[in-house]
Amino acid sequence: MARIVITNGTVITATGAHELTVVVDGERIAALLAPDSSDHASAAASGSHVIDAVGKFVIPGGIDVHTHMEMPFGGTMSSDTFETGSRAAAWGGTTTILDFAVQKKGESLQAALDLWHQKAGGNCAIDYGFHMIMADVNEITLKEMDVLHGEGITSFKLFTAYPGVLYSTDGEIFRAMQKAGQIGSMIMMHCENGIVIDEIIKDHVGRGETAPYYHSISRPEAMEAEATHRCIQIAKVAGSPVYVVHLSAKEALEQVVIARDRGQNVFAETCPQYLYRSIDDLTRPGMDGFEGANFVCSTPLRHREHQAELWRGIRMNDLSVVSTDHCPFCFKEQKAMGIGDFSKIPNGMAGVEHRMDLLYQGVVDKHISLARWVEVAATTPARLFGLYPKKGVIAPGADADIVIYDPNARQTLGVEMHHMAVDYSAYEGEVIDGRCDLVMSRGRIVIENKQYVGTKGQGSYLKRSLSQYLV
Ligand code: DUC
Ligand code: ZN
Ligand code: ZN
Repeated sequence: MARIVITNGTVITATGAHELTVVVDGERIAALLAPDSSDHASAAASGSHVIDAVGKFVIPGGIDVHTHMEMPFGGTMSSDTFETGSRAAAWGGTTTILDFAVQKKGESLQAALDLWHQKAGGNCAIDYGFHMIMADVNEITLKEMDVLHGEGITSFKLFTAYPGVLYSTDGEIFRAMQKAGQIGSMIMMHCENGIVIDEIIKDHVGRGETAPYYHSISRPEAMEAEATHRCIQIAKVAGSPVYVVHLSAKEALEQVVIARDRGQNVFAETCPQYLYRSIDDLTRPGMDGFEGANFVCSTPLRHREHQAELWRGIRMNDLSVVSTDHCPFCFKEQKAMGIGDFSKIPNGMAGVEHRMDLLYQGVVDKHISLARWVEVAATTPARLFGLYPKKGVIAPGADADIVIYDPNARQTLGVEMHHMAVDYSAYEGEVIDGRCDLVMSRGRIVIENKQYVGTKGQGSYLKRSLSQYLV
């Protein structure tokens, strides 16, 4: 592999902006050089491939710690494969994904892990790792958590939603958290009171209130806040950290703030759809009145007033990470399953391709700084999930997962331009600032001159360490 020297760019890290030349040797970053250093001229002259990044940002590749490729859900399967989804991620400047392997009831964690390796292996355009969804917490699977650590799975997700499918009782959550506390795993929680929500769903459907809008109405903020509070309290008693996934309601955020202020190891993520879309989108009149189905996800989209609170949470570090919960379903064959009954609409939205850009728009709109953009999109995800300092940073020794980002470009989002395997865009027609100019995954250029130049299967499985945030 050629030596690559990126000159004249502004390197953005979680600590700020620096005018530095980045030298890539093979798969790694070899050096960062001041433009006036004596090494600089020789690095650029020594037969290297020189990339001029003048006027551009040089940032670590994004890390999306919450994706669902080829995930069985609601009687169907999310529409991106690891091949299409990881390639779409690369287009958008994300060079690592952490996907959720799903244990079914009665199955071992190892069986679920084997299946996810089969799905992803040889197919990914970028590096990837897994969390494990535990749908069946019992003596055997609790023991398996240790085994999975050995395989690089150091985080486990449990649900207080979806009774009968992915749901865990408080007792099961407590046991898994207790184990996590002992061995140092991260517990990720989907926080919604699914037992109450299922009753509310019955009420709405019984009254003939079957439109997509009722999906959001049947999953009230209070039920997200209640489950968030409960999981935080159980984690406290069990002696475990907890990471709240796809937080959407300001009432849930309040619970996270209280716990963090008390010094508890509580972390949370939100997703771009909660920052840019709202419950109003569920009443869109298009697609024969069913367009709202495209905005059905759980936790659901909230009223617009929540958005400012979420941005504040990101700015103030109450929300540590922005991931996507990328879980695409096509309108025609999949979302349409819920015509006449919103509870049958597969839950999920596509986003893996747009996270870096939509967050950069948050910089343009002055919600967050450039450094915070990189921190929530790459550095903290790496540190929280055992990938740092291999990933998430531009520093000597780190993997050369690098994005050259053009802040002066403009792009119009939409189904015609995106690369995700889904037949609609939640951001159709939105014009945003900034776009990836060049994307590099472990020293190999994968996106350049608006072309995908990578190869299927070049992404490697990442065996992760324990979270750097736990002491
Ligand atoms: N939420 C979604 O929207 N989709 C998949 C699973 C989940 O928790
Ligand atoms: Zn979830
Ligand atoms: Zn999810």
